[in-house]
Amino acid sequence: MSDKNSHWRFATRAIHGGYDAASHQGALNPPIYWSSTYAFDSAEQGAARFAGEEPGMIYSRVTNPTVANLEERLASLENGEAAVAFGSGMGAITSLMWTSLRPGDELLVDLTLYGCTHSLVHHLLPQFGIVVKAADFTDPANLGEHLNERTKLVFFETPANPNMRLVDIAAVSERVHRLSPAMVAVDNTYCTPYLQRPLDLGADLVVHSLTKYINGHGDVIAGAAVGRKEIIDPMRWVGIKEMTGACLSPMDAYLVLRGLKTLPIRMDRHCQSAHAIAEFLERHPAVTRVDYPGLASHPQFELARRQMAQPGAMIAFELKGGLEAGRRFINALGLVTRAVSLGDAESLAQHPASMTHSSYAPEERERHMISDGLVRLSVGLEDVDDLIDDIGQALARVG
Ligand code: 3LM
Repeated sequence: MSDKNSHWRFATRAIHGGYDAASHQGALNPPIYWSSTYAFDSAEQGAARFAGEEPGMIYSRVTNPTVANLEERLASLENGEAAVAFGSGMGAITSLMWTSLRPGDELLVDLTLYGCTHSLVHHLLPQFGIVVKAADFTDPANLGEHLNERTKLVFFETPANPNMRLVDIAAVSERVHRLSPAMVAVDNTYCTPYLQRPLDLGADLVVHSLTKYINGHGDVIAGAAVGRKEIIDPMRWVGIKEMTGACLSPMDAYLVLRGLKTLPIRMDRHCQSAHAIAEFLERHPAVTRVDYPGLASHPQFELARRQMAQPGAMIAFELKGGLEAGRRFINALGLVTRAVSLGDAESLAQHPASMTHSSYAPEERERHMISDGLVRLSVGLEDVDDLIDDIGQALARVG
């Protein structure tokens, strides 16, 4: 996005950011550059591009014009200096870990993480000599004893997948920066920059699974990181280029750019419907607990109001009959789809302990506050009354 458009508000940037139609023959939508490699004018030019002395494309594992459109738009939406897109959210997270950590470095994470992130940090990174520590970030005071000169990265999700615990991004960032040289990275997948902008609150880096709300249509796997150029450059030039190879296809970049155009209106509707469903669940006699940051009963309701523009559209809840009732509920759903993932137009329900978070050992799940009875709901864009009818009939059958 050129400086002349930097005053644009969020919804305008979601549609126009990072793309200048005039330089593409007026094409309303960005062309998809189906090319793996790019011609150099001379040997000297190729060498200059490799040396970073001249901008321009080299090879689509590292840079591609359509992917660059997406990166620029994401940087603009997160109020970041630069962005890099990946072939998946896990591609973004692994590229971050590999480029920011060395043997002996310490990584500090919150207790609750998406299952594959949990497995990466707790089961796999220690094999490479990285010291991984976990703390309950819901109270920023808990971080203090774990922070020292060797802490190089602090990573968390807020709201956390799947139990909806929140982390105060400003308070944690301030503490980490005061007590260690570590970089603060936030997985902003559940919120998108429309609801929460961690960089504005003091974090150094945001990572995303673009697979979810940002693409929004359940037809792409993609990821991204946004932050200062000095952090993003190594994630691209070492992370993707030489360590993970987790590059994004230009077709997928195009689809995410298309999805982004409707992000604000989709999120408004997702959140509105989720709020109504959370209230319905909380009133229902078969339900023992609802974790949704828009309910006054959520222990961090005040933080949600301060930090998030709206409480999001993910709900976790437990039924009176625990795990067995949860399974029966999921099986009784008719309209809501039984599936992992989130942020699609279709509402999705799943059981974290046996699905998205099955890479936690049972005792880890308990320590990390993921109860076996938890059901997770990603509220989609169907008519909310149809969703409530379906959830109501499934609850009635759980009995
Ligand atoms: C899921 N989550 O159903 P990809 N960060 C967060 C996530 O929720 C996810 C990723 C990163 C789910 C995927 S489970 C097999 C399906 C907060 C993904 C990883 O690599 O784009 O899937 O993002 O919770």
